[in-house]
Amino acid sequence: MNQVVISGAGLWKPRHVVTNEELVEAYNAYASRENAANADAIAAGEKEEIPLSSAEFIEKASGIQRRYAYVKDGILDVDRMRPRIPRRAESELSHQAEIALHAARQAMDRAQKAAEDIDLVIVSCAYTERSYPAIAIEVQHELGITGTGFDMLVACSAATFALQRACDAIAAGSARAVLVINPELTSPQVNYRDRDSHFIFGDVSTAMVLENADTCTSSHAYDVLGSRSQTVFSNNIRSNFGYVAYAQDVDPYCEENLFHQNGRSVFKEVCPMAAEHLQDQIERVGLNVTDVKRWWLHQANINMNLLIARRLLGRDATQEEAPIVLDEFANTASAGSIIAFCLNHEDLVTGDCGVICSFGAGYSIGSLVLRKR
Ligand code: CO8
Repeated sequence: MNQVVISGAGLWKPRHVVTNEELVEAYNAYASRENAANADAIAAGEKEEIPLSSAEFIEKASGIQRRYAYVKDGILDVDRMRPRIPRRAESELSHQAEIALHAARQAMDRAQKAAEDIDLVIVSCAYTERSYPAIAIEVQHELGITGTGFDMLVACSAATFALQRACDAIAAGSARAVLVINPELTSPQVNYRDRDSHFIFGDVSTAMVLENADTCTSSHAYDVLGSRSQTVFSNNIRSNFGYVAYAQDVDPYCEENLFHQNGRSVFKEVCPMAAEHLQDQIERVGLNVTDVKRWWLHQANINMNLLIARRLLGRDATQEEAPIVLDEFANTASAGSIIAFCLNHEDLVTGDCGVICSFGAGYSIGSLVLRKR
């Protein structure tokens, strides 16, 4: 089996920032307007009043302060409350391929790899903007990479699950190097009229190059000591948007077609699963929890990360040990742990170990144990 290394990582963030205060102002204007329009029905007990949101609640409950938006126009417009993303012609580069390319080029530069060095492109994220042709094949074409490209969807664990596929391909010798990209364009699936979830997500794009250790020339490379993915079915996080909607005679914009969740249950069920998964995975590669210098954890909720770290370490983790990036980025679906890695790995020295871990919808949990070369 070939030794696999992560030799380059890339992060692209949109120009537009949406603060909690801006989101809450738009949401509360919408809720107040609806409540005023339905005042009689609310007074008669026929309709429930829509509750107001608060920026203080959002930061306290989630740790999120702001998020990036690929397109901000439309999100804060009370008559619309969704981004206004222009439809592109089939001859133009698709939106998701565009943001995938930004991160991919960075990762390739950092890994010192050219198109001809790469055999496989995996675009892996929570949603793709179309069914086919695969976004990965469009990206592959734009970069001039020969070989294979495919898309895969695993919600919050899309990045770690794709990294595991890349490891398997390189270890087995079916690819020399693999480009894994996570163009997380989440804003079109956010229900900005839903108080419980209007604040959760942000847009971003991340990428990683993995290769056979024998070809690695990068100055910041990590041996993959082990990778593991795990799934347990749950209905607690859902989006019902899909191609069958056309045949179901339902409103394509109905609430249940957008992201929705039972956040409390997710919190309670996923934290112990993730802590147990991590403990087990670290032992499988012959390490102890105390050998892990850095935890690049999924970024859904700061309290989840604090709890998982506490379960593992028996104490609170420092920002250096388990960096939090969701204050700036919010939940970026599968990209969260990769952003944490991108912004917090170059200070590690040879022999230092770290773990990338995702957890979320499915449920799905994925992890990679790394050691700096
Ligand atoms: N403003 C003010 N008050 C609020 C708000 C708000 N916006 N929302 C809720 N409240 C109130 C509630 O009404 C409740 O009031 P009361 O106590 O009077 O009933 C109180 O605040 C507490 O509400 P909750 O119990 O709901 O609050 P929590 O402390 O549980 O926090 C969270 C809510 C932040 C949602 C939290 O439960 C959480 O983060 N859970 C984990 C969720 C998670 O990680 N989900 C992962 C989803 S992402 C994923 O898997 C990928 C999907 C693919 C990407 C999708 C892209 C669109």
